[in-house]
Amino acid sequence: MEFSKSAVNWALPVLLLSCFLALLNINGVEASHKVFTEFQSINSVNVRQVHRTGYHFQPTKHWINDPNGPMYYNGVYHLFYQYNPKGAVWGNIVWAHSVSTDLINWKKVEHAIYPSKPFDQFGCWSGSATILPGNKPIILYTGIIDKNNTQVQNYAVPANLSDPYLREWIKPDNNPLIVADQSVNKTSFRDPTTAWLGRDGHWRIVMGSRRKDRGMTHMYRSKDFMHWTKAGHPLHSSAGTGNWECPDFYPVSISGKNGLDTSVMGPNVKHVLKVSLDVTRYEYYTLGSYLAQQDRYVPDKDMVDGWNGLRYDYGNFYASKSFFDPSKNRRILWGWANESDTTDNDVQKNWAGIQLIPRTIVLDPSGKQLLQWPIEEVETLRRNKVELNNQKLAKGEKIEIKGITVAQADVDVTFTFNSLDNAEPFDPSWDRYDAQKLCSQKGSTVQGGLGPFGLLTLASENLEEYTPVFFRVFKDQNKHVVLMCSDASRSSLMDPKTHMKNGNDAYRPSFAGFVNVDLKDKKLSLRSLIDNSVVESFGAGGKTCITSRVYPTLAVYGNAHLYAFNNGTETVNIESLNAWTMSRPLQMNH
Ligand code: DQQ
Repeated sequence: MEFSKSAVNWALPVLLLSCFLALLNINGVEASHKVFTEFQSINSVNVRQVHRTGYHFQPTKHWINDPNGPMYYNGVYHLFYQYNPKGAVWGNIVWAHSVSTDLINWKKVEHAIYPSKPFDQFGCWSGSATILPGNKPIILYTGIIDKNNTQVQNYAVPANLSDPYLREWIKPDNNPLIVADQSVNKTSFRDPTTAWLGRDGHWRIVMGSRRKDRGMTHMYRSKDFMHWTKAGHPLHSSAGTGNWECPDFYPVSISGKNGLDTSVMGPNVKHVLKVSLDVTRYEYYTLGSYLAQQDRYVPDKDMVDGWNGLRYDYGNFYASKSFFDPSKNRRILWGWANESDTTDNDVQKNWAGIQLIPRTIVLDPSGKQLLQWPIEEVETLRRNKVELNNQKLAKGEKIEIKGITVAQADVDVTFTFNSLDNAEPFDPSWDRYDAQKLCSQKGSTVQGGLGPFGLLTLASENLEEYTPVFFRVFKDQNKHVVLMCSDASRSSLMDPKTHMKNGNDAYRPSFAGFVNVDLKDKKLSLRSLIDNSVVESFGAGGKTCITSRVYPTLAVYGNAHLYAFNNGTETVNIESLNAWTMSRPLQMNH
């Protein structure tokens, strides 16, 4: 196939380039003196690129945000994403485009969509892809048509379906397809979803929006994908939640582990509605029923809309988008993590934002939440396995995990304990929805009963810097409450003399979520993907996920350490710990 031939063609230069970059990285310095004619940012100095990721999706330079319209088409994965071709801050947004056959190695191709017509001349914002009958991909995206940020919905189609990379996209002249009517807030009307087909043979899409501070998803229907009519009611809305961005609406199987195509309905299916809440910049989802007759989505009884609801990720994860991968019958979720350092730092390093490792999503057997897990392909990057089995961690103990490159690693650990009796009481005055506050009060060092125990990632030799990811178990009236934290508060030195300008201004939150887990088997598992400036963690098999962006100054490259620790009075046992160095993909988006 043509794709694999080209893959071979680019492999050698890429290998040479990677070796060259690896050499540069030995002393942690990468030249970054570049000249841009229209560069928006101020400088060009040599910046240590210690915080660039090794195996996450990143362009070589500049700003990225939302993953757009991911899709699998004729053997190739396509990832589009919001990108500023002129600098490391948000602006001039185009749809950049990369292709892959394995979701790990990425090749950058031409920008798919960029401002060029009256219906998108002030920006090409987020949207989604749908594969139409006859195997024809189509993209719906939001165009910005004026300086007031007026938003319309446009479409684009590949110029040449026989090009395996679909490099060129056409925006036909019958755009825009959808313009806001009087009932719609024109500046909060964006991010069309992948379309789904109703039983009546008509397509449906929703866009994120709001009416005053009621968040909503406006729904449109079409017989031919070209003429769209607004439904008389939103698919769903919720008072007091503010603007909804990047909605995602899809089915999950109740009984199986396979992902489902977006149009699947029926008795074995639950639906997920995810929205990105502009006010908090976090993502929330509910599980519920799609009432096809009434064309309404109704969340299940115990679901909470808005910021007390379930989150995909309790950390830095936003504007995500899922797609169905028919080659492996799975649904894959892509999320974006922005930087937590200052804009000045972003301008100096000349890049900002990463796409997180794609996750498969399935319904938890309880039916009450989703489970997320890094796609299996990421395991192909694992090297130099080290393991620990049946290792006790008494109060105050920590064990160093040696023998791998811990700044770029995959660590999977299962902790067991003999008893829950020592769990601290859960104070009824604590806010049950504010796990983050609890985590920032208790941290990883305040001694507890059962926990805190977990991993100290990106730790410097003398623990001046570390990012702990850990559990703490509390006893409530008749159940246990498990808190999971990814605490960035000690992740980088508060020392303005470090190489980072304003290094002490980085945002270092104690991200946290509760884990809805049955502790009958007295076990808790934790997997962390560590990659220089990002720690993505999956608690209890993906029930609770937390991503932190961190900027260590000492705990970099070979100077980083990794420990398993226990600061609770109850001894915990490392039943098993497997850890690997993660190698760089051969091709990362060059
Ligand atoms: N980012 C896009 C918008 C979307 C927002 C603009 C979410 O379409 O609502 O870059 O991050």
